[in-house]
Amino acid sequence: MSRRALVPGLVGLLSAAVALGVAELATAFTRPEAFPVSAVGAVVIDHVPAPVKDFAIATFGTSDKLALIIGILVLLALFGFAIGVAARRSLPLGVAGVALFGAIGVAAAAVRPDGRTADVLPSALGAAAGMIALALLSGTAPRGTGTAPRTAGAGRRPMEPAVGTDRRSFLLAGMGVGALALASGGVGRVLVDQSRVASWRSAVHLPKPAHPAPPLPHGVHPDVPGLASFVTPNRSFYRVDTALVLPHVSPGKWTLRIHGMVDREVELTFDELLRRPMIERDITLTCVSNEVNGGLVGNARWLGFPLADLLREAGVHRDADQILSRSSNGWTCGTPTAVVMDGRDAMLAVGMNGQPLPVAHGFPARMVVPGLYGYVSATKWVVDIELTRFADARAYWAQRGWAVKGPIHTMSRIDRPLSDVRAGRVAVAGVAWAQHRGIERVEVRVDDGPWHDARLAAVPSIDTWRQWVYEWDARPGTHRLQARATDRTGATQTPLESPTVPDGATGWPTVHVTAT
Ligand SMILES: Nc1nc2c(c(=O)[nH]1)N[C@H]1C(S)=C(S)[C@@H](COP(=O)(O)O)O[C@H]1N2
Ligand SMILES: [Mo]
Repeated sequence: MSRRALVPGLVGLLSAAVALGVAELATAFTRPEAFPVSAVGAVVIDHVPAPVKDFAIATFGTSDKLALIIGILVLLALFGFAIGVAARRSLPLGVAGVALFGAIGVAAAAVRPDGRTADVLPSALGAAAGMIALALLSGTAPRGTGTAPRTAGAGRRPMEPAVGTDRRSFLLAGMGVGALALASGGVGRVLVDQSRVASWRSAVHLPKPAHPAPPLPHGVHPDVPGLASFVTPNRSFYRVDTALVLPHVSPGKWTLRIHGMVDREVELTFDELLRRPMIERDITLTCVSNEVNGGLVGNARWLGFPLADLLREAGVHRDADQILSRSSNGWTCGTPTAVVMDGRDAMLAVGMNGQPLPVAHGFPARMVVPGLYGYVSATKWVVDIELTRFADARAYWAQRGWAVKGPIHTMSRIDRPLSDVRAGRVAVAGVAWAQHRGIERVEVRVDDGPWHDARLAAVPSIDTWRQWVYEWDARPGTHRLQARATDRTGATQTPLESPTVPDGATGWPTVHVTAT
């Protein structure tokens, strides 16, 4: 990079930092989602094509959102630099550049599905501050090397003007330190601030279930190291959602409205919900974006109130075949009414493994429906349920090319061995799931040999995954291990490999290991 671009570039960077810093201050009057970086990120998330979303999940896993924020910040820094260089040429051009970025932030905040007018403030005020900073700093920065007339003398660098240098350093240093502190505070806050909602959450006292989950049968979990535990701890439970900033939903203000094609609207507060007789059930959740042998699946003990009972109170019209639920951050989900009403333990959940729902998993309330992928059933931070028809309304992922209905494919996963082994007896183990149909059988095959029945662990119901183990006598050499599950309807997991889009990946899990 040429040295003469450096100072103007840094001036641009600093102006961008000032803009973010002031925007951060302004979010205090709105909410973290209105921070320009978050607002733009949310729009990106809502508009990326499915393959890009899949790529992001595959590449960055649960850090996909962090990667997005860092990406936006890097872009912002590059453009800030360019704007600074442009401003050295023409200040109005630079100021227009900042204005353009402000406008992008304002537009992003304005198009949010749960947008509020005040959300445009941080971007607007930030841009104004960025323009002022750019004007001040560009005005005081030295106009030395770059624009000096060449006639000044060959081979001799023109000296920087003495006047203004002190003022410039003072301004630069002062604004720089302040702005960077504020801006990093903003980014940090967006990423980690959970204190407010954490205190709401710790104030929640969950009721005892009126219908406790049956005790876990002995032997749900074969003693094989490396096998996923039957109950997935909350902290390691996979997380998938479109929320760049986790919604902070106060239980004191939370209500759930049930409306649309119903006889009478129902509105429920959190206290009213907690006073209802709760069921407690072990249910395995799975994401439609889970690759074969992937980790977007987890099993927890949920506490909640049956959704079917709530819907009966509202009186669902016969032709309302879709339950369109909506979260506090505007995400929507379409669930077949018939599935929720067929007697399975679909619930409005408030507890997960004995705790109030973690914020990342929907605090204070979410839906859980055994047998359906999360994108058509498991609305977190749910605040609204509209009874409608599939013919009349499309939910978030259905609008983006994913299947309108998403029953879970019968699936098995090999958890171990995943790396090379000693020849001899090796426990091949994993999990299999076909929620609400149940797992009847899991078979394993080595290379192109015959299929062998794996030993199935006990399960409390047909709504959870099931652990399995196959004792393999490993001969030296490199081998291919494959598994396939059969559900209790008799259907065996298909060998046909299909991608996650539009209705979930299929195929047999396959691992290659070398026994020595
Ligand atoms: N509000 C909201 N709820 C949501 C989503 C979302 O993006 N927003 N994603 C769904 C998807 S795709 C899945 S797989 C499950 C994941 O639930 P978990 O994060 O608790 O594992 O949540 C569902 N509920
Ligand atoms: Mo999902």
